[in-house]
Amino acid sequence: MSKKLAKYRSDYRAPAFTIENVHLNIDLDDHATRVRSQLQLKRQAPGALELDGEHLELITLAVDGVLRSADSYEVTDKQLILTEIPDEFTLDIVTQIDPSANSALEGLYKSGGAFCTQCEAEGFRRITYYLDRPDVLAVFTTTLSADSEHFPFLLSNGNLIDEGKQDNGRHYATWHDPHPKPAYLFALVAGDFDRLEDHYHTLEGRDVRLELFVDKGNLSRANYAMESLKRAMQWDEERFDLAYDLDRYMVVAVEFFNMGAMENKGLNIFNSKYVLADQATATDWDFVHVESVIGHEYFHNWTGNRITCRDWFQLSLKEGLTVFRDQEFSSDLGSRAVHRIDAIRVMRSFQFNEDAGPMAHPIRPDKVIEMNNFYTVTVYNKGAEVIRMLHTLLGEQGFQHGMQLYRQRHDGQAVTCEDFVAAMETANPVDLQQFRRWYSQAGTPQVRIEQRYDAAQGLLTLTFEQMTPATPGQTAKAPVVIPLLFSAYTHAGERLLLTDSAQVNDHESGSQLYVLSDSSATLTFTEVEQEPIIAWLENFSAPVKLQTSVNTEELELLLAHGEQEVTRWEAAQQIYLTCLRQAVTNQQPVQLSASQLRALTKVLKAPIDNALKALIFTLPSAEELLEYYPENAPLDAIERAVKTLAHALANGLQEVFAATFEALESQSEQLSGKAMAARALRQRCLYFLALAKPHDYSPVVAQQALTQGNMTLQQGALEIAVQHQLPCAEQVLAEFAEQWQETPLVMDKWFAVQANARHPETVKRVAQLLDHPKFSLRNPNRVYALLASFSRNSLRFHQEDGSGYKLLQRIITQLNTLNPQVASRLITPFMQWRRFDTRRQSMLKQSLVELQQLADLAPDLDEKITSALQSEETASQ
Ligand code: B3K
Ligand code: ZN
Repeated sequence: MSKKLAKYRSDYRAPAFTIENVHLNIDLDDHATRVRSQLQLKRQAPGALELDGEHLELITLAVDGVLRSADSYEVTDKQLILTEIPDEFTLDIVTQIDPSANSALEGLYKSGGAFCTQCEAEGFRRITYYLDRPDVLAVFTTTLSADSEHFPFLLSNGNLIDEGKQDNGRHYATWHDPHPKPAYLFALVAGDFDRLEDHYHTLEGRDVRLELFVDKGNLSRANYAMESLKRAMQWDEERFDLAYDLDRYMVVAVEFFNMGAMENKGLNIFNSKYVLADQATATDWDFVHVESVIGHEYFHNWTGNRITCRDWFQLSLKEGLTVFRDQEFSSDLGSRAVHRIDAIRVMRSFQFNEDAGPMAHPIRPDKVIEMNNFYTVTVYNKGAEVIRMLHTLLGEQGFQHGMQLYRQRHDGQAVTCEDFVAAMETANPVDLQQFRRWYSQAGTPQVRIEQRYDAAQGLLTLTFEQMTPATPGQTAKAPVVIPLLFSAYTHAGERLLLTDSAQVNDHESGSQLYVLSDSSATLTFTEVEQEPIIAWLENFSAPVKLQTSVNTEELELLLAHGEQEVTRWEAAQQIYLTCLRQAVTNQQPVQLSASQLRALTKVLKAPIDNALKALIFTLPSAEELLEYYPENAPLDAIERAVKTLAHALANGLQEVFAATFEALESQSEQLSGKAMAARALRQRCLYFLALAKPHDYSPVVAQQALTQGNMTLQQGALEIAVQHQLPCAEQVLAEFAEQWQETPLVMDKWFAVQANARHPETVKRVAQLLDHPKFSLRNPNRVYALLASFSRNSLRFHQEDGSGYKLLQRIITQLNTLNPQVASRLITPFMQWRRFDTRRQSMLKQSLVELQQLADLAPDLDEKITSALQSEETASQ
């Protein structure tokens, strides 16, 4: 295959032709599926017709019903080019494909016994020749045919308009989707499933038939997803005034899937992980994820499908916005603080890391080789943070006005991020010119805030500075608009409003808002009676790194008195991080002061949400801490610091952990927020108790690991046993595997728990597990469970002897040909090779160089490796 070339955002050109209607006829067969595609084309600009197509065998081609000979068109490994053609005509193409050979899981493939598709971003071109780009919107009519016995269900987008029997035991079904759509939203599924049916009545009273298709025998595990779907449909009507637009909404769960799920119009295809859940097999967090992914894909129906992207550089237009919407959905239905903290952790542990690496890109990238490489935490999660900043600046009402105008202007169109911002700007009295930099600038801005107080004059001076470090290809950075939510407190822990600056406003969230837009700024306040303690960047109001002069005693006050839950959690995190960094610098174990221990004890005893307590007792990850060491990362010192902090808490708070643990007596099986919060806190207590007294608690953990009927408890115990290498660990692992060997999603947990373990035995264990009969490189869920988990386990992946590097390199080599998308996700930790000591640098670099030399290196890996190996000088040009 020829090398894939880079595409640039600035090169966008409208296509020479549009496709108004598509009729697809797909005869499904394991090895020889025939696809007949009839396209109605219309010229809209000069130029040849260049259709995309990969891994296709062209059988025949006819223009307006007349067969064309092979010398009248050009076929390459990526395109079909026609030059002598009318301005308006019908193109009739027959191609053949082999779904069983498709291990990349892109285009049409087999998942277990079923046929299914994944077309985003550029998978449709593996089904037939097409203008496979999001700005070509066509009306699809699709006829599927397959063997009736093995594939009783034949599904595609839209409405079923015909079905019937054929010869040879086959049958067919014809689907028509009235909404013009880009090819990436096309889907088909053929298989034998159990089906769960329900109905949703829109506020207008329209009836929508809801159907969930799952592997046979799994019906009872589909109820939660169905309930979540109905909640999502209602929420979108109530909060965004957006209702569903077809009579039928189908969700199919498949076992082999590269990502979480896909929002195909009217026919979502889901990784079974985000559909199947019951209490015996799914943890509380699994339920939360089912609800949020079901919501996410449903919300795409408006933000993505009805209004889609002009080109793939605009991906964040739909993803950032839809992540924001799913976060709001989860927050409105559950604990807002818990969901916000979860989002903040993702930003700090993963997105900041991406922003600081060789693949750093703005939320709207400028250059792409393999689009699949850009479904990133930057485009998704930072994208959502950018939308959230707009929401903070405009308020809920202003934001919703912007949404309404966006919809009025662009329903049925393929548009850009600029169109979205312009709608927000027109609908509100605000100038977003400078705000637009968030779309074009990569990197994490750093904000420094200093506070000076002159007691004699009652004068408070706050100085602000912002700076964004250079990223590859973007050295000069301009200041961005940074909404800083904050609250000031007295030393007695009472709120203090800072009022006499025109630049500070009260905000609907309860905080005050100051918007920093210059590189530096100063605010002064007079008649301030005492020096305030200020909680800055409340609710993580901007995706920035913050440096302030707030000390740990002041943080203790915020931990105790912060009005907002996220602020209290943040204060605890900052206390931990300060201790950890000191320990790393001084090469000493972490010490917690008596007053810190007292403050934390108070938290455990306070009448606050148990879920929040659980989060306060979740320590910052080693990955978060690594962010403070962009060079020569002191891995060993970090490992020691993280470990000794956990021990300091475990020993210092043993009694109160034990009392809390007992008080949260064995939990009911309920799925209520309250019961989930209690389980979360109980888990944290047991974690510390088993760390402090492994022998005493090993039997307790072993007992809990056998709890039938509640996976949260079972998996929680398994995790503790393995993390702390308790005496019961091996026995618990064996019993768990025995019990769950036939339940793939639970076995994924078993693999992941072992790959996540922080102790030095992990590399060896992961290597052994590669040969486990239940492990397979062909199933992405299994690969993510064992190897993505391991790749994120920084301390073990970077093990001194390089064994972690070798192991992952070997797997990436195999996946390069088997499933490049999955391979490319696993390469992330190699990308940061420059951040480590010279010994590790040379080993990491060696792996990258060897991977680069692979014959048939997939473009996905090529793009990342090339950027990772680029010399520092060219990298920052
Ligand atoms: N839009 C899909 C992601 C497709 C990824 C292609 N490699 C899922 C989602 O974000 O909803
Ligand atoms: Zn999405």
